[in-house]
Amino acid sequence: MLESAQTTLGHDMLKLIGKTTSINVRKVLWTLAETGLPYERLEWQPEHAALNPNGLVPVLVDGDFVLWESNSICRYLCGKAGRDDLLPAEPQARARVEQWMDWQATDLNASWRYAFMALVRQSPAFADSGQVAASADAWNRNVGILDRHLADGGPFAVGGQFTVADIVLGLSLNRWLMTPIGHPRFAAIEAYVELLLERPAYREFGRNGIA
Ligand SMILES: N[C@@H](CCC(=O)N[C@@H](CS)C(=O)NCC(=O)O)C(=O)O
Repeated sequence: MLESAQTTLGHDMLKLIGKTTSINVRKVLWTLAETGLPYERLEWQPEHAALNPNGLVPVLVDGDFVLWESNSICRYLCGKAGRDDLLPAEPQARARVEQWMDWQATDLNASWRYAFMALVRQSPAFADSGQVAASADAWNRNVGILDRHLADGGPFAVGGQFTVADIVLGLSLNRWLMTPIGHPRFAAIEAYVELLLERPAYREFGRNGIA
């Protein structure tokens, strides 16, 4: 099944499967823009189901190599493009980038889900106001952790250089800012978003009006 889906996709250029409104696809689009790697984006089709057992996007197809999980795809693209500035080869610098990416995918993502599904998606399955408030509090606490980190060790997530960690955090902060919860005043977060907005790809794929 995998083989026939890949044959349909062809082998010449990187293929990114997923819609541009998906936060996890937009991480990859931003990373592709930073690396300059040529690619083609495809909308998900039933024939792609064999490519990801989770049935989710994004999925990257690079010839015979198929990869899912947005943060893994972003790291792969940095490596493929030889962009040590975005994903350092030196073990400690690399670990620090991966630390913030893992934090984004685990603690931060887990905290916003209920509030986002209730307040932005307006899903009836997320209608418990107590859980909305708890989710918003946990989300704000996590953004506060990042705010204190940036105040002490910024201006980027890993010090003075823009890395792929800033891509995944930038998308997450866009979602935080666009979700109607009470937002505490976090000066370092505000400065960070302004800094990211200097990058055309954040304006196009990150802070582009889509939560
Ligand atoms: N952990 C996965 C999550 C992927 C995910 O949740 N993708 C969503 C879009 S952001 C999805 O495919 N939803 C189903 C759909 O859009 O049809 C990743 O980071 O790639």
